[in-house]
Amino acid sequence: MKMNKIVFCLLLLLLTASFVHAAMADPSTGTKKLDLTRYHNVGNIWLRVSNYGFFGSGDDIVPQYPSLEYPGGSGIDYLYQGALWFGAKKTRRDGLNRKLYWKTYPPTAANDTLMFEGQEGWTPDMKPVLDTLVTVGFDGDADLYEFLPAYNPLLVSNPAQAENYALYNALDGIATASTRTQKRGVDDDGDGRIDEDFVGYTFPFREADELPTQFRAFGGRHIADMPLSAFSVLDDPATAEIWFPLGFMDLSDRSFTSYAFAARYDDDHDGRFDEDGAPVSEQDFIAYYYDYCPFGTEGDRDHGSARGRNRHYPLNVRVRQMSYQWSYDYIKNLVYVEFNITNMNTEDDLIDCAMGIYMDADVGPQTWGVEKPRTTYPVM
Ligand SMILES: [Ca+2]
Ligand SMILES: [Ca+2]
Ligand SMILES: [Ca+2]
Ligand SMILES: [Ca+2]
Repeated sequence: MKMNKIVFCLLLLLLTASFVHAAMADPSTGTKKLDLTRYHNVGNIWLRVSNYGFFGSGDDIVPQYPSLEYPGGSGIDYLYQGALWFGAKKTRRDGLNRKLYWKTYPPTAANDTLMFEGQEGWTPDMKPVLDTLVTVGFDGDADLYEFLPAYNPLLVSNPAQAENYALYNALDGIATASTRTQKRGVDDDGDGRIDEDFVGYTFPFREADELPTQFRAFGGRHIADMPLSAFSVLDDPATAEIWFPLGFMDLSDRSFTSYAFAARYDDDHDGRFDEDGAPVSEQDFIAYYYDYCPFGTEGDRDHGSARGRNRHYPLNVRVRQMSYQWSYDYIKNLVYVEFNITNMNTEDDLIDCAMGIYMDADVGPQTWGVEKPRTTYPVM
């Protein structure tokens, strides 16, 4: 009996997998509104990445982008499309930003009155209203995107950002760096400072007490602003070994108001751009995206043809997505993807955070012949 149930579930999953093909990624052709132009190809498994949490080729047949293509160059994909999903519980507030509470807890259908903090009759022992919210990079079933770069097509509706949109949309893409040209802990440009000018904007470090003790002097500061003497700490090989500026950065920083983090930027104002960073792999791709509008644009912030049927409640998170690949034999068969998800709410914690990667993992050759639609690919 038990076995029957398990078999049934598996069959159901297989059936579901073959019918849930519905939506596809925004085609990469046309205006440069979202960035789908980068893919990992220095190792033995090739993968397209994006600056809105989407992975793979989707329905982009021409040009064909590698979508977990393995071995690299074989034309065999192991992924149709994938995306980041992130969820958490968040305090509900009213239009005047007042924290909301249940008058009685647990609430019932007959008694679900809400009270705001400080309202007559409100007491501090009341339970706050916590919403369980999930933001999906790509829904998969409908055509829906809830993680978007700062400069995305929805920003057109914000007249205050029209000028910036024209200026930065094409620049707000995916940045790339490589250990083939720059090294962590090395003064690549010989100006006396080390790793002071990463690709794009170089975030300031976290506060001193969040850093390894050796690097406390860097707390809260930009590397480019440090005196030359501060870098002598890296003369000790043991200290240099744990120097990892990408991990030390304060990603909640709001001081860089253009939000074009991936665009080339001269952090140390020496006339050279992005000349001294600390890449991790031979092919680093870095992108930034949000589940809310950092410019405060009014209205529902979701994108895609299904947005009319969807209401997106943002968690207010910023994501730095970094993906890495190497060509070395012992590590060539992988793409490493890291998501740094930052709570950008100034007052509220995000509770019980959970993340997942949605994967629609079709397996098959990229082309059987131009006439055949992709949905006829067999599942191996
Ligand atoms: Ca420099
Ligand atoms: Ca330097
Ligand atoms: Ca520079
Ligand atoms: Ca830079």
